[in-house]
Amino acid sequence: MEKLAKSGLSKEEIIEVYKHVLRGRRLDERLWQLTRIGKSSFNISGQGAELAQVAMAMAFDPKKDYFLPYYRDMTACLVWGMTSKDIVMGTFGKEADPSSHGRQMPNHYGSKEHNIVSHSSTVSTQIPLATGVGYAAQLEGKDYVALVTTGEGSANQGEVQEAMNFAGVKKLPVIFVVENNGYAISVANREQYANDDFSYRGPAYGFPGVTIDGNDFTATYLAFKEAVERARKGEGPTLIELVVSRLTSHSADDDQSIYRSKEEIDGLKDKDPLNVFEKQLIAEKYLSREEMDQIDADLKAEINQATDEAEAEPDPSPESVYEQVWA
Ligand SMILES: Cc1ncc(C[n+]2csc(CCOP(=O)(O)OP(=O)(O)O)c2C)c(N)n1
Ligand SMILES: [Mg+2]
Repeated sequence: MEKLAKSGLSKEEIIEVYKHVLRGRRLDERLWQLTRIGKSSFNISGQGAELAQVAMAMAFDPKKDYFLPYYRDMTACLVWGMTSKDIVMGTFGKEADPSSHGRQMPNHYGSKEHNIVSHSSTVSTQIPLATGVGYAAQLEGKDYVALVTTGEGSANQGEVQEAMNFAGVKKLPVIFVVENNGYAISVANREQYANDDFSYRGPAYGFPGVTIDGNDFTATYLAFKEAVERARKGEGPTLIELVVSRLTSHSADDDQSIYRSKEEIDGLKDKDPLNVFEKQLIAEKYLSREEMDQIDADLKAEINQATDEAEAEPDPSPESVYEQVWA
């Protein structure tokens, strides 16, 4: 684990990192609660990947770069500029939901204002779109970069290989990210692909591929900084495999105890990025336990307010059913 000071970020910025991580966790817990009390139809969460997502998103310039997320990327979308209220409006399917005006399922994040491109439920279809965004940047002679994420199971889809190959040939400014949480629903990654590291595929398409511990903030942040710099200079794509864990069942409709052993599930506490990062913050003297508790209390108040405000927003009108959809 590399020291936080090596990231080059100030103490204030590291404390912001913690706030982003904790906001991602507490907001996701709220979304689970909403499913359990019958106010939301679904949730699929990034618990276990929050620190990696913050480190990733902080390496970009959301004012000009494009983000093509997948369903677990709520925390990264918050760093990119979406608010807690935006997220909860998506869960409630409200008219003012920036992701889709209530047309998509929960967790299908998008924001035109923030260059976050809405995605399909068909996994990995965002990857060729990201290659297209990178191609547009090159054709326009602009220096924006496309960040695209997916899971290690979905990354075996055929179009992902086509998109990476084309981006490699054209040296496009695209950062391909595989959030490797070890499972595609119930299928463990040893049954998904035969190599040890997914990142081997980068060199196969002519660009660097790296595998990083997503719980190591500094290593993750610096890897993305380097990849973004390469992309902006016209040196082409990078594939980054983030080793993260999935602390929850696949989704609110799944029960992981059927296919993961009790020992494995109990052992997830040690891999929880929130625990890992809090220990590091205390050891490296950024925050005390009491200061963290205060941040937590403030975030819970923020999320309660965001939930109330989102719930009070109007639903889409039945007459508008054909608007905001593309056919
Ligand atoms: C093309 C397609 N096939 C199957 C599904 C159903 N499905 C949704 S998520 C998922 C597993 C994806 O696993 P992974 O890529 O590892 O991502 P994770 O959910 O673990 O983050 C599957 C099979 C789908 N949505 N789209
Ligand atoms: Mg997975």
